[in-house]
Amino acid sequence: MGVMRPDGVPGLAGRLEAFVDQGRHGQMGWMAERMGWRGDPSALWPEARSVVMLAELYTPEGDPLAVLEQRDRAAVSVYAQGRDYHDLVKKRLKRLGRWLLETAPEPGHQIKVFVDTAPVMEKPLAQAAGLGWQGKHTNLLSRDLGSWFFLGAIFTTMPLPEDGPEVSHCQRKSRTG
Ligand code: B12
Repeated sequence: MGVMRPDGVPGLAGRLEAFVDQGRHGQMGWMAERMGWRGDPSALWPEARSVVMLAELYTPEGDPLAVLEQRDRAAVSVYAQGRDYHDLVKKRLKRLGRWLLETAPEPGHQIKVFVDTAPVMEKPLAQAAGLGWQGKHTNLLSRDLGSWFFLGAIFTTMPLPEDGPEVSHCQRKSRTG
């Protein structure tokens, strides 16, 4: 996990706007809606002071490409082989959030947990929280975790110390690095 400030991704709204203006969202019409919130997490819940980003690994134990040799078998994407990640990650987020509230030095704080359930751009937020950088496949990539992990967010009114952003380690300079 890592912590960032809700306004901790400079230029996020502009990058999203350029992406949508160029029609790169294709048939995902919903991406063009609620752009104000998607591009600015601090507008989504103005009382939030910190965002805790969580990475939940789904790295397979075996070789996921082995099934491709079996031409008579269908292959299911690794991310879909386990339990629905929305449920799994949300449960973990809630548990971590409860612990945060219980251990907070002062009472009265609040949390909201999101995993694909709100107009939140989880990848750039996780990069700002230091969990990894957006690789050329556009997903978050980490030297420690690889790239096979899900992301989730806990927005909270608690002012938590920030972890600082991760930089791109891809060879050629990327748009986000
Ligand atoms: C929409 C969506 C999809 C769409 C579109 C994918 C996409 N690239 O956005 C589809 C259905 C295709 C998809 C597929 C997958 N998804 Co998805 N998806 C999302 C969702 C809901 C929103 C992502 C989003 O905002 N995209 C909008 C655009 C603007 O974001 P972007 O790609 O980062 O665009 C920027 C870059 O393209 C950048 N850019 C342009 N050129 C270049 C070049 C380089 C080198 C770089 C670095 C950047 C860059 O500029 C754009 C503007 O900033 C998120 C959850 C969330 N709420 O964030 C999950 C999420 C991104 N998905 C996830 C996963 C696991 C997958 C799959 C691996 C699942 C699978 N096996 O099929 C694939 C991966 C496909 C891929 N390589 O992107 C995870 C990724 C976890 C991680 N480690 O990063 C997320 C975070 C869900 C989660 N909660 O865990 N997904």
